[in-house]
Amino acid sequence: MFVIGERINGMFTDISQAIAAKDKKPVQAMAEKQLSAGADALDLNVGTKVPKAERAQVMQWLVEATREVTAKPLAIDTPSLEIMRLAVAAASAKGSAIINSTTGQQDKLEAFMKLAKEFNAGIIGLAIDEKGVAATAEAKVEIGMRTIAAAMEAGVSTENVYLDPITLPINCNQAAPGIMLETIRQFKLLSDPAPHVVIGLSNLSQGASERGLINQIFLVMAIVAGLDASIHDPLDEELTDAMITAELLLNKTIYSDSYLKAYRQK
Ligand code: THG
Repeated sequence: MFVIGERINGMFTDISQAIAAKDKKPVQAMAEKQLSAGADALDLNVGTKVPKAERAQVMQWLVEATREVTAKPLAIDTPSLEIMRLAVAAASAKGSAIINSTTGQQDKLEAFMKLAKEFNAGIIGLAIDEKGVAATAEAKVEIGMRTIAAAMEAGVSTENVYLDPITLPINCNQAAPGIMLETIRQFKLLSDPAPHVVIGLSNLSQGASERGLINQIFLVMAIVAGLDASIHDPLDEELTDAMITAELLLNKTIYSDSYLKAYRQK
């Protein structure tokens, strides 16, 4: 599993305060903590409290602060093409970037794929288009197909493409997780080499009780369905243990008595 740490996000109070105070230290400490817990990449999101006019500059600051402590891939989490371009360029100066994200409208796909090609970046394609979040597996897969076609058109290898079925809170629509699992299975069949499939796991349990348990069980179910990347909190140890154990039981990693410890020392 390719774990993208979700914690550098202005949605969290500690990061939002660090942004307001222009204090790099908490951002850098959060980057290092997530990486030593096993994160393969870090999601960077300025959150919703930063005024629109300042978002580009704050994203740049997040990239620079994080790049001082790691060369691991940075997932630039913004819907703005302009902010994406600046941040992907800055992140790519030392290491690689992941475009998080594009939606499935033809003009967006073309513009974001062009950027992915230019910087040899990964790119996450959401199951959203001009009609909004696709509700059925069929509609999500249709957008996935268009995303793969746009990647091929732009010369982006499908190995750099991550399809995201969109995770909605369980307390909004109880049928959504089952639809996601079906979508994940079908996404994996869309191309050869297959695209990666990613989810924003924590969205599932927003506003629910038993958040940890809901996240853990669904992550395992999604891995069985073919999920190979996840944006989540790598500091959640029970979640990490569930993920590592699922991969062991699917024969994707090698057993030893200390397999949990071995993962964290990788
Ligand atoms: N897909 C893609 N990118 C994404 C998402 C996705 N990026 C953003 C988001 N979804 C993934 N990141 C988070 C980060 C935090 C939370 C959920 C998803 C979260 N935050 C707490 C809450 O809202 O309850 C904040 C609580 C606190 O302040 O501690 O749950 O789906 N491609």
